[in-house]
Amino acid sequence: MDDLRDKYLTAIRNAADEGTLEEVRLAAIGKKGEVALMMRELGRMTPEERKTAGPALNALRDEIASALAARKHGLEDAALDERLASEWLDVSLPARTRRRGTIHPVSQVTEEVTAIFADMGFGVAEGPQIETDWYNFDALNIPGHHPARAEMDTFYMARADGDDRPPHVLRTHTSPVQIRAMQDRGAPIRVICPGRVYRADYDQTHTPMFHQVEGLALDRDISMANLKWCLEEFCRAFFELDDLELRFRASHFPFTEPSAEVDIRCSWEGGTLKLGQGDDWLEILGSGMVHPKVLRAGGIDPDAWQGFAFGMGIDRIAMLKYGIPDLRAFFDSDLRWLRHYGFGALQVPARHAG
Ligand code: 2NM
Repeated sequence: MDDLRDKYLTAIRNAADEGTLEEVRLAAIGKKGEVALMMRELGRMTPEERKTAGPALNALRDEIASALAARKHGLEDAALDERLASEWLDVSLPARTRRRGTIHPVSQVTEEVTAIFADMGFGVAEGPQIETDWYNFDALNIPGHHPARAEMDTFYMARADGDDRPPHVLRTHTSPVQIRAMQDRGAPIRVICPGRVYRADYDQTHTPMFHQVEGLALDRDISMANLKWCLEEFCRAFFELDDLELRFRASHFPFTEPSAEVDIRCSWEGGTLKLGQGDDWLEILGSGMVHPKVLRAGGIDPDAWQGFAFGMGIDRIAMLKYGIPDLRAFFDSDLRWLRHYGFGALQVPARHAG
């Protein structure tokens, strides 16, 4: 019995893993193990022999069982220590600064434009991107038969079968927001409306969703002269140029009368665009005096109030200011493009109006 004890206690001490330990357990105190076999021999012993051999075998089985349990705990602790040593994580490490996100040029330019017009007393208004055709067209003096409706490449929303009401549209410009602003706030008013607009057009220079900012200033005696000063002031501040010449070219929009398109003097020397001087002109804005019918649609008396309005493409002026070549890349969500053309959270343009 002493030999048996030594043999199994040594085997238990030497077992390197839980699998080996289980083999030892079966061989020693399993149903067909050596201790069980010896217990079977108790039946052939004399009662005297049995009195000492029985308790001795029970004690041996208990001793082996507790040695097995102790070794099992030891192996489990060692396995846990090994995992703790190899699977550590330093939660005090700093954030991965290299992978921080950037501000999209459209967001950056929207902020710049907003700040410049804020300095001139303009507030900001926003409105729905899904509009009724009344706000998007009729209120802006674009009636149902008007060619401008067809030219706008409008996205129409589907109506349920049997619903005869005119369909909603994705707004083709932010002008409907200005109608809503007139209705909500009345005159006098100075407001700009930046936001997403939609037209079914896709090529090198057009995407079906793009960004516009439109402005509106109404008062008792606002004229084209105020419009000209305001837009020159804006362009100087936005493009960060003191020498900047604008050209107001007679044009036509249904919502303004008179209307003018606005060009900036520029040059294309060596294939690169330079604003401010040169023999070329670059169109950047549409503008005019708000049409009396549009004022009336906004609930404003055209005999008491008048004013100017203008509109420009945010994506387009972002490309011009920051030398971004491809409009379509604006909306690809390409991380390398965003890192290259994006802005840091604290990057503020060198100069604003003032
Ligand atoms: C432009 C050009 C000219 C314009 C007009 C209005 C409104 F609603 F007040 F009548 N908002 N924006 C306007 C005028 C927009 O974009 C090229």
